[in-house]
Amino acid sequence: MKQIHWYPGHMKKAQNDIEERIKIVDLVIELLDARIPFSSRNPILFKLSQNKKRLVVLTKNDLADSKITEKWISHFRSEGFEAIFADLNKDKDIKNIIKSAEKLGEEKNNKLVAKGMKAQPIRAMIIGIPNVGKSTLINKIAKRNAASVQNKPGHTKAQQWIKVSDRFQLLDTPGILPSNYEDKNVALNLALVGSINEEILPLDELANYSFNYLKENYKDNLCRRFDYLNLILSNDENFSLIAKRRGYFSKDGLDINKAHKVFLNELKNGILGQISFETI
Ligand SMILES: Nc1nc2c(ncn2[C@@H]2O[C@H](COP(=O)(O)OP(=O)(O)OP(=O)(O)O)[C@@H](O)[C@H]2O)c(=O)[nH]1
Ligand SMILES: [Mg+2]
Repeated sequence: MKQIHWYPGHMKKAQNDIEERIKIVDLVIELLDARIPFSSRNPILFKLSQNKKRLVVLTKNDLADSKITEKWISHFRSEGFEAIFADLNKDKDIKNIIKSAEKLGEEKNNKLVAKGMKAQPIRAMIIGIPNVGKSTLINKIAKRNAASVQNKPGHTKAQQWIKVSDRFQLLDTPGILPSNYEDKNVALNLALVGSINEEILPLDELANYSFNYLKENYKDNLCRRFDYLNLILSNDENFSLIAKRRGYFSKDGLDINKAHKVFLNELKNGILGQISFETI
């Protein structure tokens, strides 16, 4: 398989900025995609924030397999991390995140108050790879559109402090990816959830990789969405069936490329159901 490389110019600078600012924050909120908690942890960001208090949030849990998410949460907790899952579009889950973050941040204020000083707002830096919901989380906590959000990786390009209340100040940061991948499956997983720009991808390999994964792990989801498939046939034949059914044609006949693209999009957006791409 071709190597996947996607490291836009702003990321190196963003990484340096995080390294600089991390010294002054009280807490790091690390967002991981609940569908790929391992692949979506950037080892560089993890290392940079190693000595900080940390809240791990598995986002987009509405798109993930909740039974598997629970196992991931237990796994992170067993490693000593404060970890919770969230659908960032749910108020209840946002409140949960605030509560956990306040708990982690309160030590600093307890110390200040014990010395007779005034409590200070908790300063939290939100970190993670592109498209995991960092800006969304900030907007939900702030209850306004303070940070720009788009369903496109690498949208936020620079850091931005956002005062969300008298108790909280949040630092939005650009999503950062590693500049290369030792494990190719990590890159493929990142592409499946939309954290790597799709245009640079070998689409057919990604489609085949995920189709095989579903055949093995989520056969029912696959057959529910495309009830005319025959899983004994090859992937190519099945993608041809999808193209035929949906009427995707190019000047040379069936448009398999379009079938790949649409399949991947539906998978990414949860149309095939709640699917996790990684177990522990
Ligand atoms: N289904 C679902 N979608 C979410 C969730 N959280 C965020 N999103 C969507 O994910 C997309 C990316 O969200 P952003 O908040 O811009 O992500 P980001 O981490 O700031 O991305 P960069 O700025 O590129 O690093 C948007 O379309 C959000 O609406 C969630 O919990 N569930
Ligand atoms: Mg952003």
